[in-house]
This record gives sequence, C-alpha cells and structure tokens, in this order.
Amino acid sequence: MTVAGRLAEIADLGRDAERSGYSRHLFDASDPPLRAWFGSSAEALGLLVEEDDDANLWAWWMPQPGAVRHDAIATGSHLDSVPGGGAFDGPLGVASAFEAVAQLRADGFVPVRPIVVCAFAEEEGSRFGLPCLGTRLLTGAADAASALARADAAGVTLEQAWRDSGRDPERVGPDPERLGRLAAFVELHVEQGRDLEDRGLPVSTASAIIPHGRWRLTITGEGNHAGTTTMDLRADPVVAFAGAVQAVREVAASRMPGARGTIGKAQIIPGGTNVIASRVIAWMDLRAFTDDDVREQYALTLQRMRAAVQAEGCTLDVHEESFSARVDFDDELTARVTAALQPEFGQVPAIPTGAGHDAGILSAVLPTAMIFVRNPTGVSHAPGEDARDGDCEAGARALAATLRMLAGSA
Ligand code: HGY
Ligand code: MN
Ligand code: MN
Repeated sequence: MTVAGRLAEIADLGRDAERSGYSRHLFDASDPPLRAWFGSSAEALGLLVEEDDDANLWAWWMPQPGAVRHDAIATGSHLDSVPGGGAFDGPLGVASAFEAVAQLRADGFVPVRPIVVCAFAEEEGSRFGLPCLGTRLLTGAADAASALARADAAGVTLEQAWRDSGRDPERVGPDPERLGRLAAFVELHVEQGRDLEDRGLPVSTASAIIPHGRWRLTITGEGNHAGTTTMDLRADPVVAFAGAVQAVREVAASRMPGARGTIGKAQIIPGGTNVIASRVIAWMDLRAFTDDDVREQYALTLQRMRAAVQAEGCTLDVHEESFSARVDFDDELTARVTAALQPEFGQVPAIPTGAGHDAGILSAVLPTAMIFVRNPTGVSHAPGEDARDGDCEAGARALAATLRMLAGSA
C-alpha cells in the first residue's frame, strides 16, 4: 500500500459538488464512512481501535497487549475539512501514520513503547466554530458545557448533534487518564505554504504555530425597501460591513509583517434582492507573530470598524469565538525528529506555520513536534492544495523513521 493509495480510498467521501473540493464536518454524512475507513485501516494493521468520549479515534499498537503504559508515542491528525477544502489537510497525517506503521511492521520492527495513531474530531471548527474541538475537549482547553451549547448554522447545538450521532454528551470532557498514557505526539501535515517548494526540500519539521483568534461580528442596521427608501434615509449594514472588511485588510496590511486578517464567511439577513438588509453576521480571523500582536491588531481593527459602522448609522456587536495562543514546539523532541530524518533527507529545516493544528493544543500537555510535507502549490483550505505522490511517500518514511527512533527504546 502507499500513502496515495490510502488517500484514494477516501477520495470520494465528503466531496463538495457545489464548492468543489471537500466539505467534511463533525457528524455530517461523511463522518461515519471516514470513521469506518480509520477503523478498517487500523484493523488491517492489527491495531486496537477505540473512540474516546470526545469523538476522537485511537488505533493502538501495543507491545504487550493489556499492559497499562504511560510512554506511548502518538501520531496522527484530523479527517474533517474546511468547506471546499483540499484533499491533504488532515487526512495526509492520518494516512501517513497508517503507512508508517505498515512499513515498520513489514520491516519486523517491534516497538518497545506503544504507538498510537489518532484522528481528532472537528479540527477545523467548521461546523461549531471552535477549532481543534476534539483535542480541546480531551485536554480540558475547552469547557465541555460551553462547547456543547455552541450551535451550527442551522441552530443545532453540539449537544443535540452529539445525541443524534448516537453518542452521550454527558461523557464529553477532559480525559487525563488517556493523556497520561502518552509520552509524545508527532503530527505529519501537508505544508500550507510554499517554503519547502521554494527551498527544493520534501520535508521539514515545524518551529512554531503563530497565534490566531476568531470573532463573530453582528452589524445591525435598518431593514427597508430597496425602491422606496431614499439614500439619505438608510442605515445599511452591508455598506457598514464593506467598511469593516476594509478595516481588517488595512490594519493587517499595515501592521508588523506577520499580521494576517481575513473575513471569509458572512450572512446578509434577510437576503432579498430588493431588500435593504437589517443585519450582517460575519466571522473575522486575525493572526500575527505574538499573542500581544494579535490583541493589538484586534483593538486597532475594531477602532476603525466601529467608525465605519457608526458612519452608516448602524451598530456593531462582537463575540470572541476562539483564541489559539502561539505555540513553540518542544526543542528536544524536534531535535530528535530532525536527527531521525537527516540520514535520508539531509537538510531538514524547522519552519513556522500560520495554520493551527491539534499538535498545538496537545503541546500544552505533552511534548509535540510536527513534520511538514512539501506542497507544490502552497495552497491550502482550497481545492488547489497539493502534494506529490513521491513526497507523500517520503513523508511516510520520515514518520516511520521518527516512530522507530521514539518507540524503539524505553
Ligand atoms: O485555521 C487553521 O489555521 C487550521 O487549519 N484549523
Ligand atoms: Mn486546516
Ligand atoms: Mn490541518
């Protein structure tokens, strides 16, 4: 089998005909077959599959089945996507983990420490707005009750979706016993940028994840008739929204080089061609190199946004949906991963990323590192995301070398 072959097994799951690319969200129609794929891939490798109370998947390779251990090496990623996302963001890490285990087993390798392959729930936060939902619940970084109260675009709460999926929301919450079984976590991920392509290298490790926050904006104006309301009598939230979008762009573009600001999702209510809207709901994503920079970027953006909204006679309410602090990966673990990769790959840089990952959440509770695989387009969160077959196989070999090094001795 190959990584490309494993990805081909799920290539038709969660395709989005309208947006193209993939839309795979927590407990939607693609979820059960993706979980079934995880289970069959694991069982074919003799791994013990389980789902935890936070809907995360685990596939264990136990040297002594039944023994309780606290030194397991975990690897994996997520299977969900953003709306209209690419084929690699998430699934590449899970498929590569299974392929790395397959290679180690084929080589007759017997781990001294347990190895566990993971697929974490709702990493993108596309349905309920909280990124890395599964790992935040698992580690206690998210409060279970407030997470369960979150609703999706249709108003379905996470609690209701949990019940509808046949799971018990009462059991959702931190799982210190499970985390206590792990010694380290290494996540392989497609690079979401062109750094490796520009360097001409197939793989790297990660140095850091830059911080990022998400806010929901509600701009309220005065709904009215498009034909009978003269221009001097309008409080149009869509016009105010245009000013808000400009504010996000201008502050991000004028701030320190690391700042990024995006509004990629918005709803115009009620949404009639001949109707002046009464409300616009939009979601803002801000990122910069430090937590303080993001907070300062937010303050400056809101200052300009409020001026634009008031100028149009509208009002603005803002709700912080999530904040993910900067993560600097474990130096010692990253150095060990680098040493495991160098015999085959020679130069293995450690590069920062602007994208969040479950490894970032888990870094609060155990040593974590990442391996990036070259993406020739550098595009991500869109159908143009890519990784060459040869680089995908190189990534699996890199992960196999890492697992051999980390799990091969006590
Ligand atoms: O939004 C992110 O950075 C990640 O892909 N969830
Ligand atoms: Mn992503
Ligand atoms: Mn991802």
